[in-house]
Amino acid sequence: MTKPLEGIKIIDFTHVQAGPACTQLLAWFGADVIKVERPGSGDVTRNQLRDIPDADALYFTMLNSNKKSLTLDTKKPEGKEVLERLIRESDVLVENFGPGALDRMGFSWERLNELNPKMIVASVKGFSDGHHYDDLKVYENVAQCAGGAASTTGFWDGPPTISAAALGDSNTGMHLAIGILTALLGRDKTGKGQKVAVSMQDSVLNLCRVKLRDQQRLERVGYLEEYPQYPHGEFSDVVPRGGNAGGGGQPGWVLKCKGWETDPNAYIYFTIQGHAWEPICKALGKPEWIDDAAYKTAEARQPHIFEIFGTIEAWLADKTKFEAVDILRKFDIPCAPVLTMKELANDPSLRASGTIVEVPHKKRGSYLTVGSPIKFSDMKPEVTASPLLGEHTEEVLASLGYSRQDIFNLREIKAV
Ligand code: CAO
Repeated sequence: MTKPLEGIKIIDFTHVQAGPACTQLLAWFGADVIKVERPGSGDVTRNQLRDIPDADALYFTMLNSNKKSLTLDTKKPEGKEVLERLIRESDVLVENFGPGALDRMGFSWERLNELNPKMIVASVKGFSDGHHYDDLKVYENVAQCAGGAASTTGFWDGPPTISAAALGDSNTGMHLAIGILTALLGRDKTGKGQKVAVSMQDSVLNLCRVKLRDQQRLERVGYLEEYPQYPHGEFSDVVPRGGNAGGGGQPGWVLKCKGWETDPNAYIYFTIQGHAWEPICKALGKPEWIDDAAYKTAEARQPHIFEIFGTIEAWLADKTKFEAVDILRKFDIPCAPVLTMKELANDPSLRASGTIVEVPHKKRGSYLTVGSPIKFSDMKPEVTASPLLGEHTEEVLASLGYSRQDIFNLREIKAV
């Protein structure tokens, strides 16, 4: 099956998570992704949190599938020469080094554009160019704090909280992938490459836009009616942390199910969607609430929403999270069990859809990873193993026109 990005050559000068998540996505869709790594060590995640001695860590394998690995010391003249050849025939270069690292290496945007005016140069940085923090190095949790996620996540009586979801890293990588694809389409029209830059702060903020909505509402009216602080608590002049409240117009909460005393994940998320009030009352065996003025509208319910959640929890007390959802789904109530990683890893639906895949690996045996969350009618992205360090060095050098003797002579820069 021909994949849409076949024929697109990408220099993957990325490391850790934000950049690799972007290039992995493009590799799944057919791009020829060549990961350029420092000889001897490679991407730092190869060694981070190893679970098998001498085998690449899952942190690396789960973010670098479907790629080739070329080891090259790009600070040495011979390495730069190889990289220049690669640049001349590539469509995209993706990087997420610390601020200024690529310039210091001698590959500024101007130089790259001179070497290959058709190439797209895509970068992830912690903050956007010109920002007063644009010299900072940034990791996931730093970005969550800088982008507004931390100040608005957690409970009102606790500290700012980091989400387990990679809002700073993989999310930024997904934004960058959209930017690259857009620039590729633009190049079809203009014949020119361009620079595509995404900051982690901006990408987090983009996902927190409803909180910026709330800041403006708060400034106008002084309260936020869907937050647990309303109507009994107090609001300051900044958006508070709302615990597990729903972020839209639908109140919801994480509710205890049978077994919560011993199982920390025996919970469901329950949403009281306005038009589902009648079915909810029927499901709970509370038909008298349907027309009761104290319950009938969302506005009437809000002052005693936790009493309503308490009633729902009493109803849930003899039902597992799965039994509860099986009942509630018949009433068209938006809800889900709180699923653990173990449950997700073994979920037959996720295996069948290719969202969780098992990938054979030369050194590890096999590992589980998350496959493409994007599904296509004409293509099923196949996930192949991440490369060993330098696995494709000779192949890539040969494809660049280096002879066997040249490749032998270059062993210094590709030594693994
Ligand atoms: N050959 C020779 N040198 C190489 C090389 C190669 N193949 N690949 C990388 N290097 C060098 C770079 O030139 C740079 O050297 P200098 O600092 O001397 O110029 C160095 O290795 C990499 O520097 P770095 O700043 O990128 O690495 P770090 O470990 O100090 O910082 C990180 C890591 C992630 C904080 C930083 O890269 C960063 O802020 N990136 C941008 C934001 C980002 O993507 N963060 C998400 C990371 S995922 O949580």
